[in-house]
Amino acid sequence: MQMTLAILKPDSVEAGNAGNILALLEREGFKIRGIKMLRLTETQAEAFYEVHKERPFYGSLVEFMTSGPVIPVALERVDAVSHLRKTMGATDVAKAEEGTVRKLYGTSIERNAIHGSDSPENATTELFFFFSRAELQATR
Ligand code: 3AN
Repeated sequence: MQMTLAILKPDSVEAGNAGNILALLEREGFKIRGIKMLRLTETQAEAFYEVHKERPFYGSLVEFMTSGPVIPVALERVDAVSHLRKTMGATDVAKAEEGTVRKLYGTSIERNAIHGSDSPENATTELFFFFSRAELQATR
């Protein structure tokens, strides 16, 4: 079993798609081990997306991610990291496969409905960005 982090982005929460996306993730075999709703501060969003600091879309991404509440979710499954990436679909909604979260619920390359950790190492870092060790252990 492996854990990964998903974030239902502000566009998903605002559009009322959070429940449908969680249901899709559960149908894919993910167990919800942690969930909360919060609004990221600018400092938090900048820190979370630090790797993209030099990219042209960084400012806009931070603005979008702080524009409304998000729902970070700790998910557990066999091959959780790679299976979540597959379930999410391509970053660019226009290139996302049928049936993926982004194809169903995203509207652009930026407003693409969901974040998912891209490696087991980043999953660990990102899980602890939002959840304490005690919170993650309490649900096991
Ligand atoms: P992914 O979320 O698929 O791992 P990343 O890590 O390359 O994609 O990008 C992080 C986030 O930055 C994306 N989810 C998207 O919201 C935004 N983003 C990525 N590429 C672009 C782009 N070319 N223009 C605008 N926003 C982008």
